[in-house]
Formats: sequence, structure tokens, C-alpha cells
Amino acid sequence: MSYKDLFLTPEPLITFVKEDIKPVANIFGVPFDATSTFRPGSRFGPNAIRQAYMNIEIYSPFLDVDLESLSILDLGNLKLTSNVDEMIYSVGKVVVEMVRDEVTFGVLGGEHTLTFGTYLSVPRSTALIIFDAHLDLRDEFAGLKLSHATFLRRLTERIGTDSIIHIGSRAASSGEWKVADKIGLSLISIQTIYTIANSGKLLSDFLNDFENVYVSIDLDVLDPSFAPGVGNPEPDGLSVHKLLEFLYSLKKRIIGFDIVEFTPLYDNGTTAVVAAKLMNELMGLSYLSQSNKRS
Ligand SMILES: [Mn+2]
Repeated sequence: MSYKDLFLTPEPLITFVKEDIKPVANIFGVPFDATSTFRPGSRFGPNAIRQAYMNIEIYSPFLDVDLESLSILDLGNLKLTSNVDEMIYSVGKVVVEMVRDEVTFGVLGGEHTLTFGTYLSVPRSTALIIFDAHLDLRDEFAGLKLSHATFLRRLTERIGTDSIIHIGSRAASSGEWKVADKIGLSLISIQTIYTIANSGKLLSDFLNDFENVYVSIDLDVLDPSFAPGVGNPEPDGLSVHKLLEFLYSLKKRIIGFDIVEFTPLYDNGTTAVVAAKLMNELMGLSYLSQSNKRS
């Protein structure tokens, strides 16, 4: 071993690689925010989540999983581009390889548009669980057909709505609510969560027919008091605890996940550690689902 190996680290990459253990997940960042229309800066999200991750406790008492004793492979960030089609194409190709290699992947955004690329590249037996304040169902926004405000419209045009459930919904134009109704998008809106005692049951019922899940967390699903550093903050959101409750209820294999819309420029440090914690618990859940320890 040289002093270079001894004293230098490849930070900000997450450096929990153990050569003899298959990684719980492959992590990569997508520093893309070219279609942001309000508060830009989610391109700085991936590295800020990594930095927070290296500074929180990663043993999960709830799951009894210690990621420190396991292995996480951090593959770095997608090459810089401001072309949305190129970003979608590259992300999709990377995900196809990970699905082929049967490794759970975790994507750090970046803006929500990236989910269009990731989800189209997973097997169709995979349910998409979207946590988001916004419906993202506009036909176009600010002159763009594919953007953070329209990605779900484009996705449903391609694959319909049968495999998609949207949780925490509370912000959209009146036209978008009508579109959601017309295309039959399953919603667990914030109102439903507040008025129904066990909204987790609605999620588990929806997932009955699916083998795998892909979890997409737009951090603005959380109340801005928990997660102020997002591109489009929206009041009256979920608590971190409630979001974790939904995640902990998942019993299906997690094929992949993303955590998007984190904008460190507007953060006070809170959103970064929340994102890091969510990533940790999603990896813990992935590990348990891989080893069939949850059923
Ligand atoms: Mn959103």
C-alpha cells in the first residue's frame, strides 16, 4: 500500500466497496437541471447527497441492516450534458446494463425528467411508485415537451397508467387534475393521506400484481419544513416519518430508485441529510428484498 492509497480518498464518491461482497446497489448521479423553471441547481444534488451520506449514521435500527458491513458501488456521475434527449438516452442505456446484471440501482438527481429514462428501461412487471407534490402532467411547459413539469405526461403516453401510483399529490393545474382523472392515474393524494387512517394499505393493494418496484422520490413531496432545498417547494407536504412509513411497508423487490429535485443552493443542510437517509433506507430495503428477508 502506498501513501496515496493510505491518505487520499476518491471523495465525494461513496467508498464502501468490499471486493468480496456483491454490492447492495450501484449508485450514480445525474447532474442535470437544464429544464428547471424555478429554482435551478439540482445538478449539484448528487455530490451533496454523497457528502451528507458520508457524515450520517448508516446502521438502520428499523431495518436492522448495517450498510457499513455491506458493499455499495458508487459509479460517479453521468457525463455533463444540457441536452435532455441525450441525458434520457444515456441514463436509459446505463440502467439497461444494471437490470441485465441484476443489480439494484440508485440514481441521484438532478431533475425529475430522468425518471422517464430510467423507468422505460426496467421490466414492465415493475410498478412505478412516485412520491411527488406535483403531477408533472402538463402537455408542455415553458416551450418544452419533455421537462421536469411534463415527464409523467410523456411517460403515460408511452406506457399507460396501469403500473404507476402517485403519492403525496397536491400541486397541479386544474387541467392536470382532469388529465389524471381521464387517464386513470392512481393517486394517493395528500388529502387521502390525511383523511384515511391506513393509506399504506392503498399502496400495498396497488402493488399486489407486481413482482418488482421502482421508487422515485421527488423531495418536494416532503413539507418544505423538512426539505427546503428543492426546485419547486410546495407547502402542506409529508413528514419524513410518513414517507419512511410508506417505504418501510414495501415488501416487493426494489429494482431501482431515484431521489430527485434536490437543490443544495437553497438548502440549510437539512434536505441533504434527509436525502442521504432516504437513500440509506432504500438500500437497506433493497438488501432485505434481495436476500428474501421480508415477505
Ligand atoms: Mn415535484
